[in-house]
Amino acid sequence: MAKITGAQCLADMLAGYGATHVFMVPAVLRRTFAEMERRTKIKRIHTHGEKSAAYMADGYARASGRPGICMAQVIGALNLAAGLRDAHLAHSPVIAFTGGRDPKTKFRKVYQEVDDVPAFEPVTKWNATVDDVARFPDMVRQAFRVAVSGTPGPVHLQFRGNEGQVDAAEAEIEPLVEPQFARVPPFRPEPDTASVLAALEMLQGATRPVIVAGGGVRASQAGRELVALAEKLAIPVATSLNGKDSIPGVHPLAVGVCGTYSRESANRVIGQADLVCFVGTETGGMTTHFWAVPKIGVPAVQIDIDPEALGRNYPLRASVLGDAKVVLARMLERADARSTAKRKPWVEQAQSVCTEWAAKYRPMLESEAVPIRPERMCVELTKHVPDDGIVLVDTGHAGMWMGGMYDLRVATQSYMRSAGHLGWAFPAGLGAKCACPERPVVVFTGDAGFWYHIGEIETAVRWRINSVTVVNNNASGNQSKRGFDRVYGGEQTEKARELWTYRMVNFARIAEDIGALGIRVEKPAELAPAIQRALKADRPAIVDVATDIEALAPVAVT
Ligand SMILES: Cc1ncc(C[n+]2csc(CCOP(=O)(O)OP(=O)(O)O)c2C)c(N)n1
Repeated sequence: MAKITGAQCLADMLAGYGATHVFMVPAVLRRTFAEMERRTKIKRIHTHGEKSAAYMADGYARASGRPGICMAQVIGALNLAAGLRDAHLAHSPVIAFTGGRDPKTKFRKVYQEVDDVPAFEPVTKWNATVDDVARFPDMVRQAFRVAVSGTPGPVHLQFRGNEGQVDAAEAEIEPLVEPQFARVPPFRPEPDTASVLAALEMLQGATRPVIVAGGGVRASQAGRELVALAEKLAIPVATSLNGKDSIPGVHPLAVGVCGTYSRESANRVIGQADLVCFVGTETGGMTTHFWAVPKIGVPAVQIDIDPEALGRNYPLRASVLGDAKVVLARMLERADARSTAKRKPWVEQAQSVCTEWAAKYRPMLESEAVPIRPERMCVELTKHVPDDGIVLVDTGHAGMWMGGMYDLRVATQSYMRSAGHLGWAFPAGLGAKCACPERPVVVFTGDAGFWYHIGEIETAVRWRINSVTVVNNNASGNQSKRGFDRVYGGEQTEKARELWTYRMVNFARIAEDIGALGIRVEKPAELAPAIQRALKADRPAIVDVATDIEALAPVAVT
C-alpha cells in the first residue's frame, strides 16, 4: 500500500461520508483544508467564532440527518465545546475536530495550551485523541459510527499538534468509508413482537389515550407512521418542542406542544388522559413541565431506541425497544381499528380543548396592535413559510412563542429548536441552509438571541447562504421581565430594567450595510410582504420586526 498523508486520508474520508461543508475558525488541520480543495468539493466555511461554527454544524446535522462537522485549533477548542452543548442536549450528530497537545512539549507552558479533552466529556458521546497518523482511518470511522448510532449525539476528536499538525505525517493508510454511518439512522432495530402487542393492547384498551411524540420521531423520520397509527386508533397527538414537526399542527388529532414552552391545549389534553404513550422522547423536564404533565404514576407506555430511556421518569405498563419508524409501522400492521369508536367522544373533547385555545388567543393572534404582538408574527409565519420550509427557532421567549403559537401546515415542513442556548438559531439556520440549499430556511429569534452571533451575517453574505432570519426585536430580553418583577416584590424599579433591556437597534440597517437584505417591519400588515420578499431574495435576509416590550408569552398550564 502506498503511503499517504493524514490530510489526504481525512479529506477523502470526509468526502466519502458525504460532507459538503465544514465549519471552523482557522487555523486547524491546515493541510487537510488544502487537500479538501485539491481532492474534494467540500466548502470550508470559516466563521466569526467557534461556537457559531458548532451551531452551524448542528443545524446542518438536524436539517439533513448527516453529521455536521466543525473544527477549532487549540485556543478555540473550548469555544467549540461550548457550542456542542446544544447538540448534546438535542441529540444531534455533530463531529468536532480540534488541535491538541504535542507529547514533545506538553506541560512546558506552551502558548495558548490547556488540556481541553476533559471539557468535551459532558457534551459528547465519545471524546478521544488521535496521536498517530496511522489511527486516522479507524478513529474517523468510529467518530461517524458513534455520532449517528442509537440516540445520536456529538463526538470529539483531538488531533496531535495545536493545529492538528499530525495530518502532515504519512503512513500506509486507507481512507475507508462505511456509508451506512453517513446518516441517521444507520440501523432500524425491529421490536420484539410481544412488546408491540402489549403496547397495542394498552392503547386499544384506553378510553382517553394521548401520544407524546419527541425528537426520536424526527430522527427516525417516523412522522408518517405516527400520524397513520394515531388516525387508525383515533388517538390525539401532543409533541415535545423537539418533536414539533412529527405531525402538522393543523392536523385534527394534533393538540400542540406540551410541557413548559407549550400550547395550553396540549397540557390540558394530557392532564385528562387515562394513558400516555411516549414515542422517541426522553420525557425530560421541558417536555413534561418537570414531570407535572403528565403526573408520574399515570398509566404509561413508551417506545424508544435506547433501552435506558424506557421507564426513566414514568413507570411503564408496556415498553417497546426499537426504531420509532419500524415500531410504529409494526403497530399499525397489528392495530385493531374496532376499538376506535369508543374514543370518538375523547377525540371530540380534545378538539374542543384546541378550539377553546384558539378562541382564547384569537385577539392576540390576529392583533393589529403597534408595536406588533409576537403572536401575530407566528401566525404570519404559519401562513407564509413555504411547504418545503425548514424553521429554526431560538430558545427563551422565541421558543415559547413559536412552540405555542406557530403551526406547521404540511408534513413536508421541518421544525428545529434550540435545546436551551440563546443565540443558537441564526447560525444553526445557516448550517441548515448549507445542508439543504434547495429548501427555504426561516429562523425566528429574539434580539438578544440575534446579538450573540450577529457577525455571521458577514459569513452568510460571503458564502451566499440565503436564509431568512426574522427578529422579534423588542430591544430587550423581556422573557426575564417576570422573574425580575418577582424578585423586586411585584413591580420593578426603573433601574431594574437595566438588567434586561437594550438600545433599540435597526437590524435591517446593519444587515444592509454588511450586504444582506434588511427589511424593517413596524406594522402588522407589513409582515406578510416582508416575509415573501425575504424568501425571494437572492441574498441572506434579515426581517427586523419592532415588537411590544410588554408582550409576555403565556406560562405553561398544568
Ligand atoms: C446561553 C444562554 N444564556 C442565557 C440564557 C437565559 N435567557 C433565556 S431567554 C433570555 C432573553 C431572551 O431575549 P430575546 O432573545 O431578545 O427574546 P425576548 O425575551 O425579548 O422575546 C435569556 C437571557 C439562555 N437561554 N441561554
